[in-house]
Amino acid sequence: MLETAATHGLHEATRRSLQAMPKELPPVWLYDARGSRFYDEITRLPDYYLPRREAEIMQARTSLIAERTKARTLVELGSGSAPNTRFLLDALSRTLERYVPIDVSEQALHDSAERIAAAYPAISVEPVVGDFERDFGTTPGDGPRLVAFLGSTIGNLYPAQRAAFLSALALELGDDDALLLGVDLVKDVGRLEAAYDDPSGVTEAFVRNALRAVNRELEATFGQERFDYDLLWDPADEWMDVGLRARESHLVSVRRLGLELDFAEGERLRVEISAKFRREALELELERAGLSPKSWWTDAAGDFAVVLAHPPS
Ligand code: SAH
Ligand code: AVI
Repeated sequence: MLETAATHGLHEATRRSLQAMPKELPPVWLYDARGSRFYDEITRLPDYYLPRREAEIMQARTSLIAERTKARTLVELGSGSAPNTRFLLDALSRTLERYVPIDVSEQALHDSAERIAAAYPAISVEPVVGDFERDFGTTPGDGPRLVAFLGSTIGNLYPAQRAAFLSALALELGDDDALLLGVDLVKDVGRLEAAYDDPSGVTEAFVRNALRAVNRELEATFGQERFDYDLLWDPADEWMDVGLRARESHLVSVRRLGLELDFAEGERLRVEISAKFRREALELELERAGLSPKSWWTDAAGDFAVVLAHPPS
């Protein structure tokens, strides 16, 4: 495989994560073409309530969002198969000229961009394969821009990473631009666990797929049978800690990084965190990043929130 600047960055991040304590893999490894298909399956699981709650909010609020933002460009970060984007595309039909989805998962991005281009011929669809943390500044489009970051993907970033990302984003936004952020809220732990540990094993397959991707791309020797799926709720950080636990002590080599990893019996490999949010703390975070949260909408059950934030005027 060819090494580009982007893969070099991911490889170095992987080296650091695997040498950290506890060991980790950057969650980007979850989203090769196969992983993105597993994620789409997750969104249809009865206990994975997030996309449906977000859809409920979007359905109720997108005309107001369109009225307030009058966006000519819709940029979507981590768009994937963009299940809830159509609410925005429909509501913004009077002003929208461009849709710019950005995602690391090339196949998923191109499939959804094609589908959207066919369904919305009046809009120019300009997909960008890239990392939203690094490449947001290079996306095309005139203002007013609406930047949508849906599905609670922001919860997959660590708090410090989130703060840096939101501050960088705030600096890029013009006076007329806005951020629309979808976030999953803290709730009963049983419901959270059910959302991330389905009996059909789709979430486990999604998480295990990260090992398969690393084996393929980095010539690593992770053995699926040597790990169990392991899900923890971290009550102090209020995030789901999603990973794998070694069944026995063993060595794993990651040839392309020149690493030999020693796993002890019971040692964890974290694959992602999925933070859950509270209104006051998130609004404070946005303000600290230089964004003014103007609206906070939830679904009827109070499971999920969509926030509209602007650069301070
Ligand atoms: N927004 C969609 C998809 C969420 S899944 C929804 O709500 O259903 C998360 C998406 O973010 C995946 O498509 C994944 O490929 C993408 N992603 C994860 N980390 C990324 C990064 N650093 N840069 C760009 N895309 C990323
Ligand atoms: C993409 N992201 C918001 C999902 C989440 O809920 O954190 C990824 C996921 N992991 C397991 N299930 C879904």
